Amino acid sequence: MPTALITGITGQDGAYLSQLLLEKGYRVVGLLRRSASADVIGERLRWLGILDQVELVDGNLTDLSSLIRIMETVKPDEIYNLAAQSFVAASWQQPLLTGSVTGVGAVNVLEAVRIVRSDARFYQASSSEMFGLIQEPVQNEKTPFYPRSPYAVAKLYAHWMTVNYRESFGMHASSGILFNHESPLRGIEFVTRKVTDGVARIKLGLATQLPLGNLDATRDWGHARDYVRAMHLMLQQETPDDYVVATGRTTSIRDFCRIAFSYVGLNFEDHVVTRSDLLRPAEVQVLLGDADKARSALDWAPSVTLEEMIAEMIEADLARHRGQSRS
Ligand code: NDP
Ligand code: GDR
Repeated sequence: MPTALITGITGQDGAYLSQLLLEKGYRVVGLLRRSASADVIGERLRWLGILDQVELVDGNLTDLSSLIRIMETVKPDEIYNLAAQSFVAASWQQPLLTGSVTGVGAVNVLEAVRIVRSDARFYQASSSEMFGLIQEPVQNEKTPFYPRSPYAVAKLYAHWMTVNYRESFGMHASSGILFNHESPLRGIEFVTRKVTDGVARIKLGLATQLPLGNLDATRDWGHARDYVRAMHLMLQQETPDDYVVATGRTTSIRDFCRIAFSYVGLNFEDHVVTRSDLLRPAEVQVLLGDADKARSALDWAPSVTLEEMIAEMIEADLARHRGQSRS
């Protein structure tokens, strides 16, 4: 039975990846950072009904010694580095923390792997945010990067260090340049979940307005369940490499709102208000990915449409607000 170590197991992708790897017969071990709010830890894993099937070990991405100890005791065959300060907007408020977790933290994991488990396979959660101020209308693995936030700069450092460890030490280190992916387990601060949660609350009479920032930005949104399949496929390849994972369709926040509100028979213009304090100091205006390489080399393709995903997210938020939450 292969062993996978997942950093960021309590996040959206960590939960879905755990589910996928358990289905495939892996022993799944997750890095857990200590928190005083222990009662809410593992909520997403509980929602998927797999909390008792994964092993959780204490550690932190900023603490190299904890990572080395975990590599020694867990002896993972595959390491998925998903942990990060992942909220772009917060990265201007906490640039140093973002740098040390999202950037240097990834190198701590690479170092622990290099020192203790150099034959293990490593996955780095890179991001389409690295394209930032886009240099080409459609972005693929060859598109130059232009990061636009402390988060994206930190991710770019981690990305190039992954490439460097592969080239310097021959490690099986791959980087997935994933475009936005969402689900009912998406954090409430991200725009898609903020909208679907808002739609549910407005539909149930719990709110009347939904404040948002820039409605004109467009994103290439896929479903997290589809995207964790791509992560696993990357580590099954003989040769490590970097892959863009995207749907090839981009949609504005405004149109996302239109689709989401109309799903419950509402008009978004009656409820969405824009607030200048929700605008970012520098914006990534458009992202649109070309995942041809992942399609041909990994035989990967997305299976969920944007409309299907929005429906799933709204149904989950309606159920949560009606008190039918699974967690
Ligand atoms: P989440 O924000 O949902 O999860 C982040 C995870 O990182 C959580 O488990 C969090 O733990 C953990 N974490 C944060 N800081 C530390 C730390 N210092 N030590 C250990 N663990 C820590 O992110 P997603 O699941 O959405 O994304 C997974 C990864 O993929 C991230 O690296 C993200 O930047 C990247 N990414 C995401 C995309 C997306 O659209 N979702 C697209 C491209 C890349 P806790 O629960 O304790 O907070
Ligand atoms: P993003 O996701 O920054 O792309 O990063 P987010 O959902 O936060 O923003 C997407 C776009 O929506 C606009 N927006 C708002 N965003 C939020 N959060 N809240 C609002 O009220 C709001 N109004 C408009 C934003 O300005 C932006 O243009 C996500 C994260 O998961 C990263 O970790 C990951 O790397 C990238 O996706 C790919």
